[in-house]
Amino acid sequence: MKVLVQIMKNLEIIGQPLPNIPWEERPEGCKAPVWRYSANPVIPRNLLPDSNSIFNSAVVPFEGAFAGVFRCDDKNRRMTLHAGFSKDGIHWDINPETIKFSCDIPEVAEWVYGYDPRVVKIEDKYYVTWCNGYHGPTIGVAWTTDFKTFHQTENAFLPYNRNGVMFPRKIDGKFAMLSRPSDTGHTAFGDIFYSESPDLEYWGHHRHVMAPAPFEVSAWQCMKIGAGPVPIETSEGWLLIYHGVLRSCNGYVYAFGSALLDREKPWKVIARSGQYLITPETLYELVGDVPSVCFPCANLYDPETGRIAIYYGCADTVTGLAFGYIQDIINFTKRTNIL
Ligand code: BMA
Repeated sequence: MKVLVQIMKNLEIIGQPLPNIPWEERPEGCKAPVWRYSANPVIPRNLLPDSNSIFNSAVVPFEGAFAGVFRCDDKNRRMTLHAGFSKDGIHWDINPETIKFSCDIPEVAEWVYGYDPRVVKIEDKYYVTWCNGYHGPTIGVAWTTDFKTFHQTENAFLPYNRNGVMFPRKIDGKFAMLSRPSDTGHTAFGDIFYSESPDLEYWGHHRHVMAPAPFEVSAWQCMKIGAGPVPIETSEGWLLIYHGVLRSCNGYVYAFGSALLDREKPWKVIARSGQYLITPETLYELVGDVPSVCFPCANLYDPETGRIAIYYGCADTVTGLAFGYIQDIINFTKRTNIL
């Protein structure tokens, strides 16, 4: 059940209280709406005996603690998904065995690869979406109640698609998802779209949400964009953290910013940050298997205080954590709005 919390005179945040959210206060002198955890990265690349890298991963509150689905590329450099658990959201116990999805649809059950998972709780189930190999990348969907058994359903879309992110409640009585149609490779374009499904099998009602921004307006998001963590419902709209990509003379640079989407028609964008929240700056973001990547896939938040903890992949190698206050991020989104 969702609860609604009045946090400031003019802002309500919808969600369950999370007093045990991982947290560190804003460093002295920091004026930015989001700051990095001083002990980053929280998940090292070699946490598992066979892992080459652990990044772009999704966590949720679970039974008074935390659980998640982690992108672990192994030392064959295969992209695999693993379940993990944590008492504090910072120290993670990730299963060395990959998730074996249970699936009674033979065409869907055949595992090719999986990466960049998101996890969302809707009613009594946790839904996992990820970039699933099926004649190219598309959006795989599964659900679990215990993070031990995962039930895989039909892929949501035709290939090629990435960054499938579901909303935490049904909209107009249907499941709702953001996604980013793409190609087979390192897609050099990409807009965010919205789709709905009555049954998690048939998706339609496709709507355009956002395109990359013009280079002269907001260069960090001028080549492609994709939804990041599960959107957070507030009285100001859905707060969406999303990644944007700049094509520099040295390759792609992945940063992230924020947008507000209409609560009942989430394809309508209310505001969109012209500035980034986080761009690669630290050594662990600038150096790794893919340099200069900050790729957010999850957030935890406490509606009573407005605290948010954002999990993001760093340089396709390790996982970092950043903190902020939802009210500050909303103000930032409006203050730097490019619409
Ligand atoms: C994207 C995805 C992400 C990755 C990013 C940077 O296309 O593959 O998993 O973090 O590229 O390499």
